[in-house]
Amino acid sequence: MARDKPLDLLLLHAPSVFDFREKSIFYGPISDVIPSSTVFEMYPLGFLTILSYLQAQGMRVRIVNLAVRMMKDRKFAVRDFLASVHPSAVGIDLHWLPHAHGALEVAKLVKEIHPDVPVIMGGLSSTYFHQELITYKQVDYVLRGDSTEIPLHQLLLALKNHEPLDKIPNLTWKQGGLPRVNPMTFLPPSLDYVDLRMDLMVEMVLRYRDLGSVVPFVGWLKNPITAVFTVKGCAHNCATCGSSITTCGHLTKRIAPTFRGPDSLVANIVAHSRLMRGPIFLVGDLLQAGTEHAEAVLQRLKVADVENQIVFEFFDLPTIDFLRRIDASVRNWSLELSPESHDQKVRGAQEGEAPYDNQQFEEAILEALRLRCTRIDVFFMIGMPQQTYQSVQDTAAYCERLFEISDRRLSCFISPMGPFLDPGSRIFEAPEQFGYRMFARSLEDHRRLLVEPSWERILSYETQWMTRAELVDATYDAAEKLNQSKLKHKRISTRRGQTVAQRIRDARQLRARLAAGQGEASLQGEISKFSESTVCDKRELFWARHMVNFKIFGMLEALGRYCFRRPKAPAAP
Ligand code: B12
Ligand code: SF4
Repeated sequence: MARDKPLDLLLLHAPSVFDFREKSIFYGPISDVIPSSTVFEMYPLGFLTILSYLQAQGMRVRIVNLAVRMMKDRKFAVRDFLASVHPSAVGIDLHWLPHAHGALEVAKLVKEIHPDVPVIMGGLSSTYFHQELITYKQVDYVLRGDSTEIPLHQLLLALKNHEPLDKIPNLTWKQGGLPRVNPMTFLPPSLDYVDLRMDLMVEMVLRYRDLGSVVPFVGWLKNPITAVFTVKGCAHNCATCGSSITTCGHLTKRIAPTFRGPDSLVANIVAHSRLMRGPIFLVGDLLQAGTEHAEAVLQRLKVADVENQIVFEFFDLPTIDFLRRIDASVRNWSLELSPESHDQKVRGAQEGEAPYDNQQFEEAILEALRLRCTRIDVFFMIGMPQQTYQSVQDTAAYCERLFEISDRRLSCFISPMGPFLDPGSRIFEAPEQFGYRMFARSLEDHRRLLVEPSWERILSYETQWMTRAELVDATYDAAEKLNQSKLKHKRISTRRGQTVAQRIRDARQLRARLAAGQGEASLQGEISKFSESTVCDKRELFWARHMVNFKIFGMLEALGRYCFRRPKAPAAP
C-alpha cells in the first residue's frame, strides 16, 4: 500500500474536562439547549475552514474530535492514540472557555509524547488569554483572532523551513523562554477566501477509516444539522457576549462585522445539500448586513432551490415584509429567535436598549406561522443583568402565552448562561458596573472551577439580583413550569414531559445530597444522567429525521475524488 503524505497538522478537539470519564461532576443543564453534551464535544466550525484552506494549499490536515471518541468508547486511550500519530504540528482549540481544562491537558499529553512537535492553540478564549496561555510549558504558539487560516499557513511553512517567526501576524510565541507578541495585523476584510467543505470531512473519514473522529457531536449521524457561517463579528452589543461589537473591537480588532458574500454563501449551502438532507443553519443574522445583502442571498437561494430546511436566525426582529420574502424564495425554512427575556427591562439591560417589544415579537411570529415556516424555536436565558428570580418565572409564564397564540410549530427553551461569563464581554470587563460578582478572572481560575463538584459552584458569576444558588433554583423552577406548559399545549409527548419532570426532581435531590456533604465518590457514575435533558429533552432541539440522512450520489462523488486523487492510508487506530 502506498505510503500517505505526511500529516502537516493534526487538529485536536478536547473534552471540556479531560478526565470526565473518571470524575463525578454535576454539570447541570448548561448544555441542554445546544446539540452537544456537558462534555462540549463540538469542535469549532473554524476547524473546517482551516482544513479547507490548508488542504487547498497542498497541506495535509486531519481533525480528531477526541471528546467524541472518548464519549463513544470508554476504553479509548488518548495517550495510545497520540503515540500512534506523527504530525508535523498539533493544533488544539481553546475557543470556548469551558475547554480550559481539557485543552490544556491534551496539550500536556501531546508535549509529553511528542516533545519536538509544536503545539499551537487558537480560538477566541486563546486570543483573550494569550499572554497567560503562552506561559504554560505545553503551549508553544497561540494564534490570535477570529480568522487564522492564512497566518496558520504562514506559521506552518516557517516552522517547516526554519524561518524567523517575528513577521507572522497575530502570533504569540516564545523566544529563549520569553513570551513574544507579534502585532495583530491580520484581519481579512472579506470572508470569501474560506469555505466549510463537508466533502473534505467525507474524505477524512475515508482516508483514516475513522468516522468517530470527524463527527461534530454525539448523535450527529442521526441528526446531521450543518451550518454555514455568514458573518464574523457582530453589530450588536449584548452585555454578556464575547463577540459583541465592543468585545470584537478589543479582542479581534474587528470594529464592524464582516459579511460573507451572497455567492460564496449560497454556493456553500448548495455544496452541503449535495451531501445531506439535514437542516442547514445560517449562523448570524443576514439582515445585519442590510436588506440589499439579505435580498441578494434570498434571490440566490430561490434559484438554488435546495430541498434542505434552511434555518434563519435573527438578532433583531425581521420585518413582516422580509418574512414574506423568505417564504417566496425558500420552500423549506424555519426560524430561531432569541429574545432572551420577555421582560423589557432585562432585555434593555442586556442589549443596550430593547430592540422590540413583545407585541412586535408576537406579530412577527404569527406572520411566520401564517407563511410556510415549519418551525420556530424561541430561546430565553437566565443570568442577565436586572433579571430577578421572579422575572425568570414570568418568562416561563410568557412561554405559555406564546404557546396559546401559536401552534405546534413553535417551541420555547430556557437555560442558564453558563458555565462561564464570556471573556472580553462588557460584563466580564466591568462586572461591578453591571451588578455582577465574579469567581474567576484568569484562565487558571476557570480551569480550576471546571472540576468543582456541582454546576452551582462551577458558575463563574452571580448577580446582585440572584446568587448562584438562586440562579440554580430559578432554572429548575422555570424549567418545571415550561415543561408543564409544553405538556399542556402538546409541544412534547406525555412520555417526554414525564421524563423531563422526573429528571428535574432527580437533579434537585442530587443537589440536596451534595449540599448535605455526601462524598462525590458515592455518586460515581450517577451524575451524568442528571446533567442532560433536564431543562428540556435534547431531542426537542433536533429536526424530524429522514429515512436516509446522507445523499448517496454526493457521497460517491466525494469517494471518487478521494480514490482518484489520493493514495490510501492505513486505518486509524
Ligand atoms: C455558531 C456558534 C455556536 C454553535 C457552534 C458552532 C461551532 N461548532 O463552531 C453552537 C450554537 C452549537 C454554539 C455553542 C456554544 N457556544 Co457558541 N457561538 C457561535 C457564534 C454565534 C458564531 C461562531 C462562528 O460562526 N464562527 C465562525 C467560524 C468559521 O470560525 P471559528 O469557529 O471561530 O474559528 C476561527 C477562529 O476562532 C480560530 N480558531 C478556532 N479554533 C482554533 C484552533 C486553532 C488551533 C487555531 C490556530 C485557530 C482556531 O480560527 C478559526 C478559523 O479562522 C459565536 C459568536 C460569534 N458571533 O462569533 C458564539 C460563541 C463562540 N459561543 C460561545 C459559547 C459560550 C458557546 C457555548 C459554550 C455555550 C453553551 N454554554 O452552551 C457552546 C459550546 C459548544 C460546544 N463546543 O460543544 C461564546 C464563546 C465565549 C468564549 N470565549 O468562551 C461566543 C463567542 C458567543 C456566545 N456567547 O454565543 N456556538
Ligand atoms: S449575543 Fe448579541 S452581540 Fe453576541 S453575537 Fe448574538 S446578537 Fe451579537
